[in-house]
Amino acid sequence: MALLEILQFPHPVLRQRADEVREIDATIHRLARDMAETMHRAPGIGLAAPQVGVSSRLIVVDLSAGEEPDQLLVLVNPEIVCKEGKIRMEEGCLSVPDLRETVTRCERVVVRGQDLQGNMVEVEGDELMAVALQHEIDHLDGMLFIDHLSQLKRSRYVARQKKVAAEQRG
Ligand code: K1U
Ligand code: ZN
Repeated sequence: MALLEILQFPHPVLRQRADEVREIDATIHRLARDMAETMHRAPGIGLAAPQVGVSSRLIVVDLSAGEEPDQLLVLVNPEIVCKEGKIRMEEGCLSVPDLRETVTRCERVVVRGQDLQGNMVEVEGDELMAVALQHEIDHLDGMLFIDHLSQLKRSRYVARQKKVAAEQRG
């Protein structure tokens, strides 16, 4: 097992549409294991492969943040096939440091994908599970939660991060 580096905004890989996983081989199994370890260590409740520099359609979600081993969900090539309702919830992102903001998303989703054995699976989620699934699938499409904020809030964050980066450069 290995801890992976989590890329930070504005890394360009975070803005790419990730590629479909064509074969669920040993590399994908290892990546899923390492992503789960990295998410638990962060700690976080989700992680998408582009966040660790791999532009492939793979996500892990664990609402227990590592407290309950049977809560880990690994989805390959996930897609939202049904969504309904609206919910507002505060989100953070392991790739977007020092920001938590309230985002409006769908309250319930059904996500179709494959498990690590290649079986087609459907996962229904509401509230936090629905939000986490939408947040992670957004990552696969090069979207970040800041894209759901107002232009003003987003540009304030971008300006703040540019200042931090300039200060770090000296
Ligand atoms: O994808 C990510 O960057 C992970 C992110 C997922 C997420 C958080 C909140 C709402 C939707 C999706 C995180 O896990 S940020 C950390 C976090 O929220 C958390 C960490 C430990 C315990 C509980 C929550
Ligand atoms: Zn995120």
